[in-house]
Amino acid sequence: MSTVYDLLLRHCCLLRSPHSVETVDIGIQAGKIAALAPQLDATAALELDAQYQLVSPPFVESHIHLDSALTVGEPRWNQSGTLFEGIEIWRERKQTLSLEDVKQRAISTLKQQAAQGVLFVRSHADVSEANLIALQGLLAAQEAVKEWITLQVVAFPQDGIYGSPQNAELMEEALKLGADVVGGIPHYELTQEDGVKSVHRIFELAAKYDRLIDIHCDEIDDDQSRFLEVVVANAIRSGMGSRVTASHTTAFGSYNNAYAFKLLGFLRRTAVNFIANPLINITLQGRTDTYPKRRGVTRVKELWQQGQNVSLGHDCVQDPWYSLGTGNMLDVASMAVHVCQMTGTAEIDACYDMVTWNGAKTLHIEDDYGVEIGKPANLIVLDAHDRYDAIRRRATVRHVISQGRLLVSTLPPQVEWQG
Ligand code: 17E
Ligand code: FE2
Repeated sequence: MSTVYDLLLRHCCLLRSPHSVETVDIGIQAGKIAALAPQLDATAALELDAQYQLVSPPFVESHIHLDSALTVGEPRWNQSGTLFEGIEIWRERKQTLSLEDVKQRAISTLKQQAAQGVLFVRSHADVSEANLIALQGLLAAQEAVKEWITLQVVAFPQDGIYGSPQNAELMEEALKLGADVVGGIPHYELTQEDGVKSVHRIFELAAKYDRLIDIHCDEIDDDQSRFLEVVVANAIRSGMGSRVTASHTTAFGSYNNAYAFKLLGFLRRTAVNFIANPLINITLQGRTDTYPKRRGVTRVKELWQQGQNVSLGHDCVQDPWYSLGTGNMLDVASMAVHVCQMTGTAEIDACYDMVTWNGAKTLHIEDDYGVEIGKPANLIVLDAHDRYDAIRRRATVRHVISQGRLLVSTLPPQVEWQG
């Protein structure tokens, strides 16, 4: 008697871990992976042929701002291209937010992401905004999409925890309302002292409310912006290590080597996660340089080489900081390959891992992540042979299976020679 599954995926070239690829059939039952073996003796309500193409756990978007997504041009376009003009434009736009506005833009962005294989997302929500509408809009979106995509929300004080008198209180209120992660922006606090104080406060809040930490840290070309060392010191002393993430850290690309090597040494003592956002920082940074112009991206290769957990984020989709983007994580991985000079074969594969497993580690969802028997059936089928092929061609994601259900399919473009 052959087994009957809800969904059966034949002829998969399965990326079972960053280190193993196996040719298997996958049986899915009641939302879980029920069987993984070559040539399963089984039938199913729905059977798909993966044609020996790459089957992978879904992409993980570890850093995006869904509250501002799809607002490009409102009320105006960013002419200087800087982070700071972006913050000013957003400050104007956020005066007119409504819960429905935030929720709907977030859901449409999440749909674009899911159609391209993203099923786990961490989004920042600006909580330096009087009524916490951005946060409440994202929490409403989180609830609305939970059957098909997992959304984590970071309480992110865009204008600084100490930038205006009410912000510190709004930050704590956001955690009471249910934000999953404590955020921060020390390099944009009014003074260096405020920046340091903000990092200490973030760790206190994370301990008090039992939350993860993800700080926008040193997102500036200033080689004197050194809040990462404060984050690392707090991570070492508190033992919070892997619960802590430093996002952007673009100044790390500008530090002199004497300082950078010392810092890399301190980092070996803690499992702090890093998130680079190469699409956005290659355009936002270097704006005050003439030539040579800095790349403005953190030291991805060196962090990866010494075993630090590094993931990649898209950061923006059509917002005051970046007018482009569709939420495609292969665009992000491809940009990282270029900007971070990750062009060796193992390095290209590593960039794929940075938008999958490494992101899962940062989000602390590893236990349920990966295509393994007993785990929730979340996976994607790519129109690609392997990780390198997927990044090089920015391959179409043919099928997205979420919680055991076929969520969305896309046909790759067909080339037709006419003569
Ligand atoms: N806010 C910020 O401080 N940095 C960014 N890269 C974006 C928003 C997108
Ligand atoms: Fe960001």
